[in-house]
Amino acid sequence: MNDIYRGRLAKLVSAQEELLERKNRPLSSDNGIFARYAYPVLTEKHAPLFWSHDLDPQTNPRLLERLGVHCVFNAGAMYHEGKYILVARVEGNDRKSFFAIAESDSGVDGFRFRDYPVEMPETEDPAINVYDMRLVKHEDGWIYGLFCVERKDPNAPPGDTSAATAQCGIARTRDLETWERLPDLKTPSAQQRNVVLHPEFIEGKYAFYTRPQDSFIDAGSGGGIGWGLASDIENAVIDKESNIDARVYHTIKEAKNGQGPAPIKTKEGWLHVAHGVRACASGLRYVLYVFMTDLQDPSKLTYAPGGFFLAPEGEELVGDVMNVAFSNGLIVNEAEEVFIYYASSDTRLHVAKTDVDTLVDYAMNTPPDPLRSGECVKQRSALIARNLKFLETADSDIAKKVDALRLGERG
Ligand code: M1P
Repeated sequence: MNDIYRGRLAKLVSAQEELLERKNRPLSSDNGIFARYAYPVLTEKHAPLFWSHDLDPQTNPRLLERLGVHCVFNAGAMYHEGKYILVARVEGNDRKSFFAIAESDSGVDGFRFRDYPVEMPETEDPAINVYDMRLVKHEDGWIYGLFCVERKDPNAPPGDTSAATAQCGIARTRDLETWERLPDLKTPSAQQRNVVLHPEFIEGKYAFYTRPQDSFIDAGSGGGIGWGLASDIENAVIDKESNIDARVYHTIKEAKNGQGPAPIKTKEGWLHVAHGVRACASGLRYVLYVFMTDLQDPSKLTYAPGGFFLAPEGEELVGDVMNVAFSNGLIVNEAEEVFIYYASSDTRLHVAKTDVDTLVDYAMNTPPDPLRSGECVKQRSALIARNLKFLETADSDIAKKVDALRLGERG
């Protein structure tokens, strides 16, 4: 073992030790709805050194990186046997994504990857790339992982090396170790991404949130969060797809949207975290939003708070694909605390913490998007009028302080 090798190994080990041992801390919440945490829960630096380096000094005397891990993001999540489990999208320097499981006791720090990534069985038509697993404990007893399977478009004109197709891959497991691969979901739409299995049977069938799209990137005539039922999961076919939550002009989901993790069951209905996409001068902007659907009929929209719930900010804005907040995993623990795992800019994974009651309050009591500036002003003015009336009569010190902040005659 030479000095270069020894020095590099010592440096790599101590940097990773520091990272893995680092305690996370909640940041103060400006909006009262959720608290971000100071540090990402998973990054490419969390990948074990033995994933990326040949550690044998005989074959790698300079301890060069051989198989770089480029980023770790969009993770499915589940609370399983007392552990917070993430099935992360790990992307190598070669651009290929794969799934790897990381576990933590707290849900906010201490995530460590299992030794090996998931060896996902293939179908007869192997995918080129797989990503964005949604983990669901279904009432049939299985844990399902639904994910995007990307293949080169067989109909791409000669010379077009980027045209691709997206479909929904399905796998299931009982122990998060051994996976059984099922045939890809079939739907009436040309392509699918962001497909999520509903955790309960509906009308005795498996229910899916879908995201129909005409082509690989553009939703085209498709889009919106779709809904469909399939009688068999071992050969899942949706004959009829309906739309639960359409994309809408001049909103945060103008270009496309997609279901995030499987919804949370609450007394007031199913609570959904989704992503909305709009185009702007710097490209596509991805934000998270929330909506609720009916407890008996999860395809019926009941509450749709306007605007975004969480948008990328600070370092989250920068990465491989800028301006992206994306979530495909959340965990509700026994104390009804909610851990929303969201990735920023297709690069790293963060957590934001809230609780079920707060999310339901947010979903049910945040007014909907009025869709026009004029109506937005009326909506805000109505809130202001109510508040000013309240301040006139309120006699608390805090209310008086709010009142003192108003523009008024200053001495
Ligand atoms: O790059 C942003 C996201 O783009 C896709 O999401 P959607 O299909 O909604 O556009 C996915 O590739 C996702 O993984 C990625 O984070």
